[in-house]
Amino acid sequence: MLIEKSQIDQHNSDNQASHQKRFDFIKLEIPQVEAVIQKLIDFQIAIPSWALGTGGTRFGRFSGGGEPRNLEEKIADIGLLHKLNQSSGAISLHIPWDIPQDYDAIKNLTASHGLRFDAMNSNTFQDQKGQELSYKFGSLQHVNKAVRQQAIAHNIEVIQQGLALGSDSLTVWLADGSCFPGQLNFRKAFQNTLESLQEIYAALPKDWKMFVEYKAFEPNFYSMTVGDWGQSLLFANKLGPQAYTLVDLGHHLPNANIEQIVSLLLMEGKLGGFHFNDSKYGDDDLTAGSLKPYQLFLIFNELVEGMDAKNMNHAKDLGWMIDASHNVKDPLEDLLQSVEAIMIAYTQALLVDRTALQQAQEENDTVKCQELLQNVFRTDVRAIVAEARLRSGAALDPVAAYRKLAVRQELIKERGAVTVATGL
Ligand code: LRH
Ligand code: MN
Ligand code: MN
Repeated sequence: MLIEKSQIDQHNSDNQASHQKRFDFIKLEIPQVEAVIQKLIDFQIAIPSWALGTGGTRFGRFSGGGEPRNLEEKIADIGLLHKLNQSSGAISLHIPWDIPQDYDAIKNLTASHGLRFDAMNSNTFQDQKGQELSYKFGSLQHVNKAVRQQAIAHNIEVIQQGLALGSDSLTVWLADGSCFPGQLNFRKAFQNTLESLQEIYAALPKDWKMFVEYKAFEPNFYSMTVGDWGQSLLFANKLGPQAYTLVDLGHHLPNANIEQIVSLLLMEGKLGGFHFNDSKYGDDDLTAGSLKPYQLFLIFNELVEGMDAKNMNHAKDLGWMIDASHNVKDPLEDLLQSVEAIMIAYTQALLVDRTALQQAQEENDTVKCQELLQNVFRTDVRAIVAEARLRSGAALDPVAAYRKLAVRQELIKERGAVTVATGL
């Protein structure tokens, strides 16, 4: 299925009058609205190829209809999202869940949807078909050098595949760790992992970045070898200037102050990218902003402040990606909601009066600091986000347009009611 420009235009003209009223109102309050809108138009969030099907849990999976059955259909799905919001212009692949058969064909298909390839994700947390050695006791950390070599070779292969597709970064997330005290010598596991990462780093093209993603728990439940930002930063610093820490919002222990982590990583020039999601308990991978929108805003507040302090380009200098899976929602609707929540938080962060906040901080005026942040957070900026979409040719209300155009029903007609997306 393809969404035609005329269908988007129709949706927009149906909704124009009520949008205009809300936009005119908010515009009066925000003198810098034009600059904000341009930043929103430029901001793109990559969609992971594994978020397009229903993820399920270890207890079961209730597959939705019309799920993409192959990489081509996953690209088509992201093409639909991008048509609707013009903010999802990139795809992040997981190897080997999404190995292309014909690289040029996949590259062309992706470009025809106006998409580019974001970070490539390697996978040494599952044993793959035909694989000689098992990752049961880890991959890059493994006590057996042959297992480490196998995992290194996989990562280097993923870099090669990314090169063929036009990607320029590799995300390494390791499930490595231990489930029981005494199982692992922590220092040896760290050293093995570092040496393995160094070999992968050596194979990185000069204009590529390597993201070291950390996670506090799961699937190992006693220790994770890249368990927090401290460990990730140690690796990134030892590896060199092309290595960075990647923050996945769901990978912290409860109540971790993620905005502070972000601020310090930016200060060190070592924040590489983001995996957005939301959670109440841990790696729940729920829709971004669905539970803790204030936290999402506070994170963006630090991002904008820290990136501006270093003259960084918001749209280009960090990798922005959603990392979520869906058990009960239509994955495409869910992704539209996630992108919207991210855009809202970003807009609000752009509106913070930095000079006033800095002054209030210097004067220890805690009340004023809170007022400044919360006034912005409580401002309804949705019409600004919608205006940015309108100007970039997307739908004023992507979820409503998706439903009106009966996209899911069309996909079910095309692909069938019982389809299971590959991947997680
Ligand atoms: C691990 C993780 C990591 C993986 C993805 C599938 O929990 O966040 O980013 O690559 O999930
Ligand atoms: Mn992640
Ligand atoms: Mn995760």
